[in-house]
Amino acid sequence: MKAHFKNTIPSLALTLALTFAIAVLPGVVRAADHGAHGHGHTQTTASAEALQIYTATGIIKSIDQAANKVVIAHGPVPAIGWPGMTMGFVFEDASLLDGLQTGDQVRFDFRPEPGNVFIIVDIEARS
Ligand SMILES: [Cu+2]
Repeated sequence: MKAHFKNTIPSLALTLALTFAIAVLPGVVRAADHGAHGHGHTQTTASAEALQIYTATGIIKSIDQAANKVVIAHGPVPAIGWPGMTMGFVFEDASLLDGLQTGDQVRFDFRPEPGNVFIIVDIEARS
């Protein structure tokens, strides 16, 4: 009876520890992921994708300054698995497009954001 009781304590403690770990672990993972976003080193797959910058070339099809959007017919971008296509990009800094207009051939850098949003961080006419 006494020996049986002694054996029960460690396994109960183990069960409690496992339950605690399972309950707490998701929060720990989220916190680590968040930290990686802030510092840019130790990246998870998700944050590495978010921080990646891709380069492409294309032709400006239209510019919507009011909506901060530009439509570009771009060539293939193997690094992100894209074929050539015509699609919209968002720009945060309108001055990036100074001197550019519809029909211009451009080279540009963009970064994916969650929700299928692609933000142009640099763009220039190519000769
Ligand atoms: Cu595209």
